[in-house]
Amino acid sequence: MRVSFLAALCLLVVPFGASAHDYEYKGIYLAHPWIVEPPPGAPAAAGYLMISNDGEEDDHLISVTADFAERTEIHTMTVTEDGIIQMRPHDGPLAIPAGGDVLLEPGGLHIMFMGLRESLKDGDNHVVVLEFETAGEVTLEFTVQKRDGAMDMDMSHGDDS
Ligand SMILES: [Cu+2]
Repeated sequence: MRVSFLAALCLLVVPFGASAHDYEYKGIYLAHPWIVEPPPGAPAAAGYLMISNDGEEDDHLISVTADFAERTEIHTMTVTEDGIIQMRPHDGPLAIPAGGDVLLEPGGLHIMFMGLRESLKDGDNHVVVLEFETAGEVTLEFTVQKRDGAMDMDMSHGDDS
């Protein structure tokens, strides 16, 4: 079953960021989905959000799809002792523990949108579908934003190394 709840459950727009927005669906909260504006012509872009599970059972993020990308993967990012950044697909479904939060943020877990079919510009909103094992499909909009400050999604991360 495909459930779209775009407008209906877009709960709030907070004053400190015009694009900050949250969704709630079947006990799953999805906070501030956003995509770092990629450089022109970039083949890929990274997306972030916070996923919270208010339910009593673990759920799992199974897949992410978006019309603007040929494919998407959930990536982990680690920095080796040599300072080399490694991104690799997350192994299996991403667990969202009952009562817990999973933060996808620059320098860590992220959604990798690959094979971009359109240019993603600061301020644009793009529809992305997240599929959860229990909660099912959730359709939401990711807002493209310029990256602030020193947090670099892929290339120069090293804040805590
Ligand atoms: Cu990646």
